[in-house]
Amino acid sequence: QNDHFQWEKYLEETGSLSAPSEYFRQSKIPPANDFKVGMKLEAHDPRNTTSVCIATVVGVTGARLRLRLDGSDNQNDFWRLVDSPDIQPVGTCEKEGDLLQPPLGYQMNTSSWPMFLLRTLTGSEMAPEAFFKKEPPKPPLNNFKVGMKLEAVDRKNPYLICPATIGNVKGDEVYITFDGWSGAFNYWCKYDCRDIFPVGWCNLTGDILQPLGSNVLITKNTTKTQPPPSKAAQRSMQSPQNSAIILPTHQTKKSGRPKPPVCPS
Ligand code: MLY
Repeated sequence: QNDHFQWEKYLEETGSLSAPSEYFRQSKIPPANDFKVGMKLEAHDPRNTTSVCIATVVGVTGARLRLRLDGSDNQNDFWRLVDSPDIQPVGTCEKEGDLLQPPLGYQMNTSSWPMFLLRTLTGSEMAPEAFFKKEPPKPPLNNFKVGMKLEAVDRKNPYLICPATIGNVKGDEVYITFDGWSGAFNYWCKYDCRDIFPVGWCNLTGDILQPLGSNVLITKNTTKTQPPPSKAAQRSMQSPQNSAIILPTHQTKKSGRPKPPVCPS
């Protein structure tokens, strides 16, 4: 189904383990995604998380939605899982006695907001309540270990889910590193963060798992006659800094410098 990247062979070649699915705050069976492009919902503004706005589904990818806040531009799209607590049916805010807010960067005069809201909702298709799934519970403990493989959102390019490795563990946090890429994309997050998924997630949801970056490790299986590497060599292959021999076939552009999010289309 997923012809972009095959875990099985890679796990074998690198002699690595995938992090067990119970370690993640994700449903063991990914939630169904019934949303359609054009549907409206309420979403917390990612740039101002206390405010709830109207958003439109502008894309559907695996168990995620690509969302755009009504009244904002097309340069600030964000992605949420269908079981994210950041999204809810239209009407939820009002039921709770709150007011829908204009998004940060609302392009018109604030005085036009009530009329804009009325217009944007009139005749629109609202996502049915049943499409919103309950957020799975937090696993009780951080069980991740350095070297475990997973799938993770590239936060600089949040539409991408990529093969990744736990590079470090500290208390409730894990350090996410991207296989075949320089450290420029690495990040720390809580072990129960919704941006990390077990190996096989994309294959189950139909999201596209990105290929490895091109700083590919030379592995034990390059020739048949080579003896298996020592335990220490295996550990170093899984090391966060990719300290094993690497083949830099190309350099990542502007590595180290923060980039604004890129629009894929
Ligand atoms: N072409 C972009 C995207 C890099 C994506 C890296 N991820 C997959 C870790 C760049 O080179 O900056």
